[in-house]
Amino acid sequence: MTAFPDGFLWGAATAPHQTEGNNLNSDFWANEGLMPGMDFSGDACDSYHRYAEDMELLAAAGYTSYRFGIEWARIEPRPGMISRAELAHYRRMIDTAVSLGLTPVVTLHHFTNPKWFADEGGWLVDSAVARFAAYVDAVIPILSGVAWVCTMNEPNMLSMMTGMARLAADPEARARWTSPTIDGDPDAAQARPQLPPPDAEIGRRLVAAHHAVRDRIRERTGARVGWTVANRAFEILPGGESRARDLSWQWEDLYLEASRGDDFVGVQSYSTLQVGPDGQVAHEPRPDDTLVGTPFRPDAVGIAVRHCWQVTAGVPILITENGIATSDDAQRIAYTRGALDAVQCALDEGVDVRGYLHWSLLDNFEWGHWEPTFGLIAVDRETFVRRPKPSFGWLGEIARSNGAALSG
Ligand code: IFM
Repeated sequence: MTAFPDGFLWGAATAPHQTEGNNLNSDFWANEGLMPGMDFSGDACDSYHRYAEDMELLAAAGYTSYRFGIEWARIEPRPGMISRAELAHYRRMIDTAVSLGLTPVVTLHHFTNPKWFADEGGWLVDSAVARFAAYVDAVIPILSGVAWVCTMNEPNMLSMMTGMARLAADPEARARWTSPTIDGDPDAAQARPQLPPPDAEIGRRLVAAHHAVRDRIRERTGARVGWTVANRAFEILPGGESRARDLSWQWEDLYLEASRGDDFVGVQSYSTLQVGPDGQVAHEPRPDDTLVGTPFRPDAVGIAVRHCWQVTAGVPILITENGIATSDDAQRIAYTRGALDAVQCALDEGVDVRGYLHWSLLDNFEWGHWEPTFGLIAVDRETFVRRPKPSFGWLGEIARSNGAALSG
């Protein structure tokens, strides 16, 4: 087995809306509670105030990197009104990470938009690209010294969610809403319409937004710039080749092809999806399924990494999310061990993987739900006290040994 390369990043990831709390000016905040069964983010994990504690935990446990995001709705609460105080807040986050020896990986957009932007038509209108570019221009000055910048998180999921927002105008569709990130909620599965695939028209606008900001971030900060893609890790059953090609393009290759010319692509992988001659094959429930109803497949990240490597024609890969929704931390460790084995195999084959960031550092707000817990650290919802799980220390030791402890 190849050792993990020197400088390989070992970290964990979060997103602003899911952890900070009180993201008052965002579109997601405005919609919380509107649909049946949808919870509020409220104070979330209060990471807006407790980010230093989160980072100190990471650094002390042996991790070398932290992926977090900047919230557009805080930076630009009204069109064109830039909050200097919020820019300073995020610069303090970057400085705190660096002072603790953590390489910051900074995401500029993670699903949520300012409410005013959504009211203006959001990603459904052409002005979106210029609006996003203006926000990014405001943020660039605080990014100096940041080595890794993700322009957008999972544009493929964002284009699906934006498409779903069209449905929100329809009261009947709204009544059957479930979180788009929860694939297999068994109670919801029957009532729920089939999730629409990402909308390619919206996807092309997101590609334009990514390309509009990529070069200027690079030139003005020196950062490596890329975006992150949700990978479905398709498994092709006999006869499913042609359906798999179509689905793969619709779900991810449109976005991966747009990564050619980027400095890296963020791979985000959780489970697999089978495709047969008639399309996606429904997963038969199993006892070891995750809390979001997906199969337990630690090897998914290996499939995802190889697919991205091939479609991007060799763009370096940073695993910006990989993890499991489970309440059984031993299962989390088993999953992560299997995932890291798969990453090591890909490295062996020559795939250029630069780091592994686990999703998530904290049990956080899973887009309308609190129950599917992905965290290495539990958070008390009343007191915000952080309680590291055994998996947190386990992965920290692997980080400290640059992967050598995996074979121990
Ligand atoms: O919580 C999400 C994250 O915001 C984007 N990627 C998938 C995660 C788990 O569903």
